[in-house]
Amino acid sequence: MTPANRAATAFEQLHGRAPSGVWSAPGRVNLIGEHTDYNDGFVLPFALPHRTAVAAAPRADGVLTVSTLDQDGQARQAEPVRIAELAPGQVAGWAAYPAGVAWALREQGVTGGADLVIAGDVPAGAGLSSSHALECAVALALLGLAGRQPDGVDGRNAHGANPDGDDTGTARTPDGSSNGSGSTTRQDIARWVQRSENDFVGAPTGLLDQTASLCCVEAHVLFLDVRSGEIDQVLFDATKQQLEVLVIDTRASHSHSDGGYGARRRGCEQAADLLGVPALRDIELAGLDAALAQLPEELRPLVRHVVTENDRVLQVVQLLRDGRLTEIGPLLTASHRSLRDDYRVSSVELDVAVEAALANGALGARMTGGGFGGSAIALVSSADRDAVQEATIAAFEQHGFGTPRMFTAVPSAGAGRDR
Ligand code: GAF
Repeated sequence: MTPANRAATAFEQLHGRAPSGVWSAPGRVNLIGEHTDYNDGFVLPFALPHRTAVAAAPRADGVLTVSTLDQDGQARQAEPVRIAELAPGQVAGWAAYPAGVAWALREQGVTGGADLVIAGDVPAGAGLSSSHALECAVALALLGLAGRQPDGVDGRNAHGANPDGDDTGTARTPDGSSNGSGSTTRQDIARWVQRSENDFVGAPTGLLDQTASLCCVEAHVLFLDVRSGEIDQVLFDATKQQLEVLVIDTRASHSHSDGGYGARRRGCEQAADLLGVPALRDIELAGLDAALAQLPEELRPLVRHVVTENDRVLQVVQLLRDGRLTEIGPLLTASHRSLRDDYRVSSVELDVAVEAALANGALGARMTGGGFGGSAIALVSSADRDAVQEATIAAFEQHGFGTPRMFTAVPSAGAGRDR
């Protein structure tokens, strides 16, 4: 059963009525462009087929109830909350994510109570953005109950086609900012979800994950310029080249509410201040050495990572547009080394996964997402996939780590209404 069907069925069992609708949102893999989003830079994610679904119906009493199904189909219900009384710090644990979205949407005039039932298959704690899939699905559900469907492409209907029908590699979508007519765009929702995450949940994350979950389309990677909000959907047809993106979930879990992520972010902001620029995005590769010379020793590696990573994203986008997917591998690997050595957000498990993949024929490999655990990706030829998987399992065993979970990730549809 799909997450949407599971959520709908459980809703009927728990609430004795049918839901008014079901909405779902995917997790993501970031192909490249890590820790660049909060520096106003470039990212290149794609949506996973794994989704979180929310079955929802309105309540007249202003109360939000949230139930979630675990792997065995058992429902857990969070303490019901009154939406009008929600405040940061009031809800802890997993329930803070849906409550935070309700809190952020309250400022947008979405104040009605609701019953929500959640079911999903995005691996949790794997750095594949399960929390954003949950938040984006909740946002669409609460907005949907309020009669506010977002403008623009629904991930499931778009299939990445260029509006002109000429799918030569790039499809352009509008920047997604408010259009002045009071309608809601997917990028508006991404910003509201970011606010809930930053100010309610307390994780100082950027815009990568929400935008990926809401705006990705099948068969494409989403090239986002975070500063301008401009999005290009770039064709990513690995299968045609007998290639696969193998996700290696190390099962070493991670969290971005701990200090490491915030400390990197503050370091970048401090460096931008010292360099007199609004964000590290404004430092070009050609000016990197001059910029580094102006900075204290401890900030230099952070800046070097961000500036070189932005440049790698642009190079990968150009190669994909030119139909040279097979050549992006070294850029992925360079990204990993930069995250490991300069940004210092990798982990031993991620490094072992990357090196095992590379030693067994992967064209490139890197950690994906915020790091400190979570998942790596490896670009492998289909012929080498089994060997890479076996070698990775063997390397994990040798290091005494648990068995990693692996699957091939296919660029899939963004968030939308299921029924
Ligand atoms: C996490 C954050 F949520 C993103 O905003 C982004 O900064 C990413 O880490 C690193 O690229 O997923």
